[in-house]
Amino acid sequence: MPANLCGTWDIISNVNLEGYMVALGISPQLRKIALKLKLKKVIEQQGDEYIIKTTSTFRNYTVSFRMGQEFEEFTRGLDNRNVKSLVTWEGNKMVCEQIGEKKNRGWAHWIEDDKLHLDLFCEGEVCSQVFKKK
Ligand code: 1AG
Repeated sequence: MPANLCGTWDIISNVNLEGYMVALGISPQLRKIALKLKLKKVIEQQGDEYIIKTTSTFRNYTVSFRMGQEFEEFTRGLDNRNVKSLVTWEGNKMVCEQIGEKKNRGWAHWIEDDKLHLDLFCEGEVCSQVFKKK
């Protein structure tokens, strides 16, 4: 049984969000706003469904899925693209592949030393975020 990611988490570090956003084609004006945000994650599991909410004072983003079942994701309020997403466990990492216009796109969540890690990747750029439990 992989690590339990559920809970409410506050961001404590955020490396190369800028590079990730440039890879996604986000405008300079939105990038400037996004870089200042203190993101929170709320991860819930209801039966076999996971719900991951990313919240901030500016915008929120929610994704929900079942492990191993491909789904249509629209990245509303982020880069506003349609992707086909698939989340699986790779060892203790929850890994999402987001197939679409942008190559090598996805993310991975895992727990290390009681911290929640998130790597966001797109076209060779990696943004590494760490969250502490609230
Ligand atoms: C995420 O997905 C997405 C949230 O974590 C990413 C956080 C920063 C922004 C990323 C892309 C920038 C796009 C537009 C900038 C405008 C607004 C930023 C608002 C961000 C608030 C949500 C992974 C997640 C699984 O689904 O944890």
